[in-house]
Order: sequence, then structure tokens, then C-alpha cells
Amino acid sequence: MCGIVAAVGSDNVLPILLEGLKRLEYRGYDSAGVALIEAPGRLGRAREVGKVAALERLLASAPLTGLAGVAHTRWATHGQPSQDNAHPHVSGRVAVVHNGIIENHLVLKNELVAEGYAFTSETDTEVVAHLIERELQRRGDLLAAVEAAVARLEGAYALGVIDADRPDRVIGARHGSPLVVGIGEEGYYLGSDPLALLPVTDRFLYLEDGDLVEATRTGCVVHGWCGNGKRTPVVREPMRYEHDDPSVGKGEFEHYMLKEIYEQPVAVANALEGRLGSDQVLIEAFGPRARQLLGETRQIHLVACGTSYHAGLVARYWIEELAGIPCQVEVASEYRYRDVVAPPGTLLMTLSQSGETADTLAALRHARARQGQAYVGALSICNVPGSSLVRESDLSLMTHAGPEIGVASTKAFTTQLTALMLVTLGLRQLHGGDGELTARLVHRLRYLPTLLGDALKLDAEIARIAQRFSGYRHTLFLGRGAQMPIAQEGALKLKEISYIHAEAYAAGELKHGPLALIDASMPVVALAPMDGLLDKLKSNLQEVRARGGRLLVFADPESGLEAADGMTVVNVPACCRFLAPLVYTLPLQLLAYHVAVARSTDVDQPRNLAKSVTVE
Ligand code: HGA
Repeated sequence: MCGIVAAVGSDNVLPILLEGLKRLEYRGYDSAGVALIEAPGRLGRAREVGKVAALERLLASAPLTGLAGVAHTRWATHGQPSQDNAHPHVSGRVAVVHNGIIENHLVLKNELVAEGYAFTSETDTEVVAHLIERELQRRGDLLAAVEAAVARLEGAYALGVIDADRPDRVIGARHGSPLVVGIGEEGYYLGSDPLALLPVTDRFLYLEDGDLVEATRTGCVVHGWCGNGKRTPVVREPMRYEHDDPSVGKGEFEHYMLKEIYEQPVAVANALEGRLGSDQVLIEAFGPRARQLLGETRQIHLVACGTSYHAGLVARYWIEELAGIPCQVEVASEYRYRDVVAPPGTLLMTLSQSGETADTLAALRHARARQGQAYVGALSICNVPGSSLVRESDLSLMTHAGPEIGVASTKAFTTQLTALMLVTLGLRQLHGGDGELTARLVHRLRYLPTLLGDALKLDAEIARIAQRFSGYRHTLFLGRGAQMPIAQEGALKLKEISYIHAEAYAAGELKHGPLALIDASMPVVALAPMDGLLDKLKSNLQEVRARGGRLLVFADPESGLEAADGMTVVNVPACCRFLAPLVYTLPLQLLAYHVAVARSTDVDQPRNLAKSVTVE
């Protein structure tokens, strides 16, 4: 995903820009660039494909200095990763960096070409540079020019803009993609993520959609909508960055796992960032070939291991119901050795946090070698840009979870689910699903980070319950529908880090065998959101109670389930049934975590397990 850093200061800002880009690297990108005002009227620019280190090497041979500049890590949506397509884009005196997608770029391009503007890239972003340049000529002032230019843009953007004739200022604009202003001792800064600017400040203004900001070395003015259709200077309260810098460890948390559980609202917001339009998902934001691949898909083979496999199992429920596309999900270590039959039009989807999971990679290669022609392409969902899986796939959707240190996956799972819901809605849009439900789900996705934050408030209650659990030797997890894989994930989490034997069953399967295990020493954890299967699940819970089983039920507040002898009920924040798998994951992670802590296991590095499984 793209990253923006911009700075105006009293000294050469290049080191700040480069450090900022490095701190955004975890988000994934394919090229990087920087532009500085070297002297009034003179712009210097360097762009390179690949890592920020490659850009640094380029700059070492041809250094740039300046008191104001913009910098960018690009993750291509429009046009291949190349030097010409890398940002900043320049038009006359103007240099621009952009995160997001300009949906009406073709209309604007035709208009600008007719006026004589020459395009040197395939990006949607270049229209922004030319538009601002045109308006600058008409209006003579950069802020006015940016305001006039953004009025023409449709889509999502965060922008950083400089004018070679004004080395004392940078302009920012935000609409649908985040942008913050960093307030420093030696200057003012813009960043798509405060993380980029932590070396120079911990004080930030969080811009709102529609805001423009003009920053100089000593101050900034934010211009926002004020209700009468015009922008006026507005106050955005400076806020201290309260979190720890993730590059410096666990911060206030005892374990990385707990820290990462708590990072999920932000991680999921990052996974959604720039990918939601007003009532649709922005398919182009998935990557240049997304529309074609998803449009040609007739069925899906979803292949993964461990926690990622559980994310795939949830997605099957979504894809089949919301997009009407058949989906089979398989563990990679089986798929890779099977004579897979892939009918024409099969999309091969792989999921892996690291992108280096040996079985998943092998499954991708095996499938391509055997049935290459049948696949419309390979789509990977992954957290590590540049990993083997990403390199070998036709299209990759990055999860943007940020580095996950705890071996037991938490935020990687919920961000995979988020990415899978985005793909599901993309498929739905391209395969004729009605727009009303799509729009409702898009709106609910925007609210998802808040819901996850609410689910984390159950922490103390779950910690108390976990004390009881730590004495058990076995546990059964039950769910129905899309909560069945969440029960599997809850059981996996518990066994991974607490070493308590845990199994998950579809609740309807109980009477076909596992009911024989139920007695007072076998607790049963059940998931009971509001969905069409709630009444069926209640019957299954009665079957457990009738045999003296101890129940811990995570339930919707309106479920009608109440605590009773042998039954503990934890109310999970009310949520729509499609997003319930994400919300119900968090209490199960917390349960596993607190049980493991109570049993004094090595939570972050459980015995026998590794983070990135690169061997078969
Ligand atoms: N559309 C622009 C920026 C892409 C982006 O924001 N990616 O996360 C481009 O393709 O250059």
C-alpha cells in the first residue's frame, strides 16, 4: 500500500523523508520516490523501482537537498511498477504524491490532453499533477490551485503537493485516504500514518475528509468544510500519539500476542483503507488485474494452512452466499499432492501471513503445473509484500496487518478475513449481486474497527473466566454456519498457546459422536450470534446441559441466552451476521491468551511452533 511523507523545515528534509518511507515499508509497495525544492524554481526528483534502499543508493550517487519535499512508496493500482509510474509526479513547478484511486481519471486525462498536457505515466495520479499545474497558472496560488483541482476529483485520495516557487510550504489534501499533520520542533510534516513521523514528533493533527492543509516551517492552517459549501480555516486539535512505537517492542503489554490482539481495530482499518467507495468496494484498489480476474472467475479453489485455512473456510460461506460462486477450501498440504481437477474459470486463491508458507507455495506451483490452463489466475492474500507467494501470484491483496511477532496468529487472521470480505463483495459486484445489500455491507465494514474495539472491552471479564478454564485438560468448541470455522480457530488458538487439547465441531455434529465425551470435566465453548441458526444452536446447547456439560457461550445480547447453573454467557457486541465471524474471533483469542498466561506457558513462542512455516 502506498505511503506518503512530506516535510517543510529549517534544514535539509531528505533524511526525514527517507526515514519516514522506511517506517512505512511494512505496508507493502513496489517503488519509491522523492521530490525536493532544491532552490526557488528548481525541483529535484529521484524515483526507483523496488525498495527504499534502492532509492537511497540512487540518491547517494546523485544527492538532493531541500527545505521542503514530498516522498512516496507506491503500490501500483494503475500502471505497472516502473520508474515512470512511481510518484512524485511532476507538472511544471508542481510535484504531487498520491494515495488512493482517481476514479474519473480518464475523463480528466482527455480534457488535459486536449489542452496540450503530455502524460509520461500510466497512473491515475498524473492527472492530479497536471490539474494542479493548470489551476496554479490560472490562480497563482498553490492552495487555491489544489482546492480547485480536488473539486474535480472523484474517488479516494490523500495528497502531498509542493510548488517549486514556494520552498517554504507543502500542501496536503485528504478525502477517503488518511493523512496526518506532524507538528515538530524544526518543521511541519505530513504522513499517511503517524508511524512515519515518530522520529520527529509525537504530536499530530488528524485531518478529516475534505480537509486541505497548508504547512510551513512554523505552523499550519487546516481548511475544512464549514457547512455553507465553502472551506474556511478550522481547528483540528493536536493529539499526542499515545501508542508505543511498534519498532521498539511490546510497549505496555506483557506479550506481543496481547499487543497484537489489541491492534486489530487499527489493523482492520488499514486493511480497509482506500478500498471502500461510497457504496461499493473499489475493485481497482485490489490491483491492476483485479477486475479482469474476478470478472472471469467461475469457481474458486481456496488453499491455505492453519489459521489461514480457517479464514478460507469462513470465506466459503461468504463467497457462495454473497457472490453465488462455488468455492472449495482445502489445506495446502493435501492440495499439493492431489490430482486436482480445476474446471475452466477456476480462480486459485492462496492465503498466508508470511507468503513463504512452504505447503501453500508448493500448492500454487503444483496447481499451475498440472492445470495451468484451467485457472483464470492466482490471487494471494498476504501480509508480507515481496514474499514468494506475492511474487508468484497474478494478483495480491495485502492485509496490511503490520509485523506480527506472536507465533499464534491474531491480527493476521482478522485482516485476512477483512480482505476476503472485500474480495467477496468485489465478486458480488462483478457477478450481478444486488447493490443494496452490497452498499449495506460496505457501510457496516466502515464501522467494523469500532465494533472490534467494543469486543476488546470484554477483556477483563474473559480474564476472570479463564482462571476457571486453566484447570481443564480438554475443551470442545461449537459453532454453526460461518461461526463453525471460528470455533475451529478458537480451538486452535487454545491448543497452540495453552497446550490444552481442544477440538471444534459443527454444533449439529454433536450427537453424531462427540456428545459421548461430555461430562463436568469437558467444558464446551459455543458461539451464538444472531443468525438463522440460533434456535438450532440453542437445541444443541440443551443437549450439552442435559448431560452435565459446562457451557461458556459467547452470545448476541438479543439472543435470549442467559446465565444459569453450568452455563456462563458473555454478551458480545451486537453485529450483522456477515461480520460476526470477525467480532467473535476476539473473545476467543482473549480466552486462549488468558488461559495460557494462567498456565504460565511461553505465550509468544509456544513450544514446537514457528512463525513462518517454510518447510514442508
Ligand atoms: N493509484 C495510484 C496510487 C495507488 C495507491 O494508493 N496504492 O495503495 C497509483 O497507481 O500510482
